[in-house]
Amino acid sequence: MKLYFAPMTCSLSPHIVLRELELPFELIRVNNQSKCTADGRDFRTINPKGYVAALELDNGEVLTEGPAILQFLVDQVPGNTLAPAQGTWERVRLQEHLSFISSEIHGGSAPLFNADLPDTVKTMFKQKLCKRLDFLCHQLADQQYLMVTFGVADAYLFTVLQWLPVFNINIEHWPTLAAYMKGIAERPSVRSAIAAENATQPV
Ligand SMILES: N[C@@H](CCC(=O)N[C@@H](CS)C(=O)NCC(=O)O)C(=O)O
Repeated sequence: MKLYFAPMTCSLSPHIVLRELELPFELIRVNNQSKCTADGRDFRTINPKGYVAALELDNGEVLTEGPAILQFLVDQVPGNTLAPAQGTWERVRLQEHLSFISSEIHGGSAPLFNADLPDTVKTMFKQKLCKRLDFLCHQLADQQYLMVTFGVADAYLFTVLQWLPVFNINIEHWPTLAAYMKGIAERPSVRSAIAAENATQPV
């Protein structure tokens, strides 16, 4: 498998999960501005949507969209603890978490990266995002992870919450979330994924 990624983006979550599952994979860096890949191709010929993450399977199929990639990966390794089994109620709960992270946190953060957006508009997006952080803080108040054990939803949430400093949102206002992030940052899979991404050459 090949994971097309860009550092500090949402592609970190499937990268963490590939390492958690100890699946063999190749990392291919993408320049999100020029759309060039590290091996000299136009990324849009691989993913016409033009954004990471994209997972290329050994049979040539390309899968996009974080929640789909994460669930595909966990289903490659039967019996792992990163996601409940397909067809169970707990799996539906996982999908609820992934949808929330995707639309409310990931999607809710995207406009804040837009340098052209006026500060007044950014403030509105920030206020909405902070409400979602309040909710997450409440949800994680008496549990270490979103589900029973560390899983794909945590890899995704960790990835998108890493962007908060870029928006000048101080996670210390939500001590539960700050502790959650600190714990996940110490996982070997997370440390090695971030180190591997940082070790790649800019495209
Ligand atoms: N719906 C997609 C969104 C992916 C996405 O937002 N990717 C960003 C990085 S976090 C990106 O590559 N943006 C570059 C672009 O849109 O041109 C998913 O969930 O995977």
